[in-house]
Amino acid sequence: MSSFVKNELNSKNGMISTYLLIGGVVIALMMVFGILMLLAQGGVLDLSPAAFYQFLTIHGTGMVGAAAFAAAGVMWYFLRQHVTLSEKIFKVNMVLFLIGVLMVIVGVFSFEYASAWTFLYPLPALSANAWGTVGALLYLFGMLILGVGFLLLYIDTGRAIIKKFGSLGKGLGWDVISGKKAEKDAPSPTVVASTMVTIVNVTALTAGATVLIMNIINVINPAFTFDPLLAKNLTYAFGHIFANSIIYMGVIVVYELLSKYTGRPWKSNRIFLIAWTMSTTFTLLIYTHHMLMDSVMPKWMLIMGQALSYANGLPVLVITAYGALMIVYKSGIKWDMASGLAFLSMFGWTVGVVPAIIDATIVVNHVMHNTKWVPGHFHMYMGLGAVVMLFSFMYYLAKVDSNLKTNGLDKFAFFAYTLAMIAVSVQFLVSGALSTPRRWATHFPEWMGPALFGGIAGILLVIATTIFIVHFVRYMRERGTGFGELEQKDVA
Ligand code: HEM
Ligand SMILES: [Cu+2]
Repeated sequence: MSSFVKNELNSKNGMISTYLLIGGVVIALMMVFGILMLLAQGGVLDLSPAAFYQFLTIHGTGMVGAAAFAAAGVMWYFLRQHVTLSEKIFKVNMVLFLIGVLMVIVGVFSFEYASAWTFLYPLPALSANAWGTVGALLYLFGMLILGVGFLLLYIDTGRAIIKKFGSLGKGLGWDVISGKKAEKDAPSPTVVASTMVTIVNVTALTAGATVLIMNIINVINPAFTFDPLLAKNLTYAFGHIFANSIIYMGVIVVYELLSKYTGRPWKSNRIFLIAWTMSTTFTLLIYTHHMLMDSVMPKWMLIMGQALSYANGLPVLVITAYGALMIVYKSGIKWDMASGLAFLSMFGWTVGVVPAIIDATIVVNHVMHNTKWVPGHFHMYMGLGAVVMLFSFMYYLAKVDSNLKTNGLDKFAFFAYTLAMIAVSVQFLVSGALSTPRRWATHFPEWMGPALFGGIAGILLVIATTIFIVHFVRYMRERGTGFGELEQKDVA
């Protein structure tokens, strides 16, 4: 790589690494609240129910927000190698994120706001005095500000993709699917994934802003009410899609890294493009699986929600997991922290989707939905999939942008993280199988065992995560001393 390109890359890596550092640190802190919740449910920590629900709120909001924030940094890093993105907007999003997070934290901890991160109407206004107007407003405005930051970021990525490729459809490679353009000229996987995320998240964030504003008005003036079913639809259109988008941003790491490490390009072919278009559509539609208990919903929407939930991530997951295996197979790939974590994330994503597919079945859903089976599924695919993609990127950036070396401690952290995250997820699934309800501050003695086990495993997880972050902080202090790309000796 020419020194010009390299210097240009380095100057922007400062902001990108700040995104990753903020995301990583918040994730580690939120893990601590997760552990405290499990220890309370496990009967060894005396936590008032009010405090439990505050922890639940900050943990859910913080995890989704921080992982999405860091994942946006990853997407931005790779996407800007294809299109021209606005650095100013990247910075504005960071500032708005920090302001929003601060407001959310103050709302939750100083004003006892505890609606869970789903802030389902009319809960923000009607809390039976568990919290007041100020707490609700801080939380809702904080979320709105943070959401506006993300919205600006995706409007910018959309603008840049349209400018370079002509339309978002072309960013998804529709002209290749239709045969107007040759497969060899298809947009790269990074562009395809970024286009998908741009489409679904602009939709999600618009729905989210709408319902946040309606909630805000309702909190200020309770005489203003609106249809709770509409509110629930908008809320889950936001929450489901936005939380889902994290893995579609993170997976860019898998495409980029595995092809760099194996020296085999990961090209978009027609099947790849069709899979991404299918997952784009499904992701937009299937939030309706959160409405399966709402018998007043139009039946066709619930049937669609069920049918498509089976299929939701599957096209992309299958094409990516298969692609990952093929690209690695007999490639002589050299495993290090970054490539190892990228591969682990595919494992976590694949395994984590299985319980979700089981839960997406209406008959099972009626029994399982409000049990800890659900957090079991998403802790697996988020904790062992999406978040691992972020750590993979952190090790990759440290490797190419500094001459920092990894050591035995990092390797220990890799195995500790894997084991502990599996333990935390399986603990939830076991609780679900025991019919333990989710979101209950207090557990019967029969339910306590798995929670206690998870709480202890969680401590190992925080230690491992801290080791990842320490490595990244050491990189940030030596930033710019690397080659800018993998060196020849690292490529198979
Ligand atoms: C040490 C690791 C972790 C522990 C111990 C932990 C623990 C918990 C606990 C106890 C709950 C509440 C379960 C219940 O409903 O009773 C929960 C909910 C949740 N966790 Fe985690 N968690 C961890 C990591 C993560 C990660 C990595 C993510 C995502 C990136 C995440 C996202 C969430 C979300 C979205 C909820 C749902 C909140 C709600 O129901 O409103 N957690 N977690
Ligand atoms: Cu969902």
